[in-house]
Amino acid sequence: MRKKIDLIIIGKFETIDYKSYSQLPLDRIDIYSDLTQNRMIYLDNGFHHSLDIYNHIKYNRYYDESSYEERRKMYNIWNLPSLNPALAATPMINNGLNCKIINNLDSDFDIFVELAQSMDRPLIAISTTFLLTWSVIGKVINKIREKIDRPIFIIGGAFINDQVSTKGIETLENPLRKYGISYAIHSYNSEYDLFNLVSNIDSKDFSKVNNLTYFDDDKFCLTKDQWNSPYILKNDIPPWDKIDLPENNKTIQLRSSSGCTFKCSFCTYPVQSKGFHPAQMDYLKAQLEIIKHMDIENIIFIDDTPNFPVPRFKAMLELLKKYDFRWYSFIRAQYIDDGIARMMKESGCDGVYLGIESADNQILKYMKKAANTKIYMKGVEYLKRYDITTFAAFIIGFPGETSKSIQTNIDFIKNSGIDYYSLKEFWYAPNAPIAKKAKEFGLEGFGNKWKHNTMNSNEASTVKMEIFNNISESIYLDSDSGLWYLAYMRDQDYDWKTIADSQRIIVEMLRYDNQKRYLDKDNLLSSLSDCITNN
Ligand code: B12
Ligand code: SF4
Repeated sequence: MRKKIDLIIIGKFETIDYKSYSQLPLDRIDIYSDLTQNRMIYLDNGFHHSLDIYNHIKYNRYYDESSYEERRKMYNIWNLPSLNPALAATPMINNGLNCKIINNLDSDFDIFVELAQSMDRPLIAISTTFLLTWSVIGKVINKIREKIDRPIFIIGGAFINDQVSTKGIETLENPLRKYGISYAIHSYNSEYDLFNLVSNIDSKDFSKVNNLTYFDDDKFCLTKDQWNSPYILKNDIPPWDKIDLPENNKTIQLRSSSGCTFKCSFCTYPVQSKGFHPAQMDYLKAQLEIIKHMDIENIIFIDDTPNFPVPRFKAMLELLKKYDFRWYSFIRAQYIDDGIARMMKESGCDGVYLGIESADNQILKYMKKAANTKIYMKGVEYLKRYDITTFAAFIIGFPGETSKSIQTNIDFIKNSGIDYYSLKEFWYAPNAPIAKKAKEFGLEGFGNKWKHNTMNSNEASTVKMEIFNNISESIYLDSDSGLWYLAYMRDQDYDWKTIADSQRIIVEMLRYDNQKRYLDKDNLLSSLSDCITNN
């Protein structure tokens, strides 16, 4: 007999509604182009994610037009399994609960429905790690209600934590009521809070469950607010061989530390994570020991600064050398030298994400990046020497940005040898350290709408487009997927040359759309087809 399911956790799903954009009239593109530009490609009367153009070529149909079974085999960045549901489910699975993970609801909806319909009272957790609005949560809840009777929803993860830390716990009550969500857990590192909730859900005795909000007879109730340090001991490792992973995948995401020792002035992460929490190497080793017996070839580390402190990083590389994985991660270029780059290559490093942010020394000082142009150049040179693919992310419009600092970035992108780059307008988070210097920089606004003494958000968008249109020495990648896109293509057996050649064609398609040549892409489509079918 099949063991009863205690909980289903949904890791992620697409939040961009390509269909709605496709229904908007093209002759009024100027009104909404900031939402589609450089993010989607227009083809066959609609906007698509660039990976869906690959689907169109390889399968002769788009992802949305395909069955769930077919979608699981098609290209979609969310088919790559992420770490959030695996970590959230770890204590439950390690303590014998039957917790099912739905990696990408858009591909696995049929599996989800079958599992949920087998439950007497479907208990469904939604991870908000990749979500940024309540409305997308509402949409997914409605979609689930159409198929599942009397579901009970639990919500948690990065978005909920962020909402509570910036707006206070009261901010949860209205949306929870509106969408009929019974429980919200609002703590960082909340896997044991979730385990305690699920273990006590029948008795409804929540005296031992921290960081929970719930309704008791329609009354909005809270339990004790308690900081959790990250669970990174050997006993806390995700039981990878018992975790549901998607088919058509050879990659696992891992972390060997949580938090960050740096305090870059635009970043809220160190504030939220309360410092840097490195795990012992045993924590990593135990996971490598499990996954070496699985059908896994690639690892993506989500650590923010895995190569600092340097001695710890060297120990990690020595450990990785004993296995045969290809790996990818964020890297701080200023701590790379020849010896480290060599060790990285020998241990399987295939690609890195460099948070360069700016190549201008003055802006780097304002950002508190503890780096400078020269040292960045050197770091990239060492990585290239050992044939490690580099992706570098830049922020446009940080306080103090001028046309001169922009030119420094352009020169760096053109001359440093980085393989791929992305551009993102400065995002003004009121809880980031730079907010304390708002007066000094004349910084006003919020999020993607801001101005300061030397630039405003509209100007930053214009500058971004100018850079995008003028660089051919390095290849542009969407900042929302970056290194993960490259690692995903490698997972899908693409060689680096094909990834580069095909992405150059994708960039050209984006440029055509920017020039309003929406219906003019036949040649590009056929070049892309030649490129990827010959891989
Ligand atoms: C990998 C990654 C990606 C990859 C994902 C690829 C893939 N297939 O996995 C890519 C590059 C595609 C990506 C894209 C985006 N990402 Co991203 N990404 C990350 C990253 C580096 C790791 C995510 C992860 O797996 N974390 C693992 C664990 C640690 O996540 P966690 O949420 O903290 O989970 C813990 C708890 O919250 C809890 N938990 C998790 N789920 C649940 C559910 C319940 C019910 C409960 C109770 C608990 C619980 O358990 C975990 C263990 O404690 C994080 C940064 C980070 N270090 O987390 C950013 C991060 C998640 N991304 C973020 C953002 C904003 C995005 C984008 C929107 C891009 C953008 N504009 O910046 C897009 C999404 C676009 C879209 N939706 O279409 C933000 C999210 C902020 C938020 N939600 O408030 C983060 C936190 C980075 C940041 N600080 O800005 N991303
Ligand atoms: S940007 Fe990266 S290195 Fe800087 S504080 Fe944030 S997480 Fe740390």
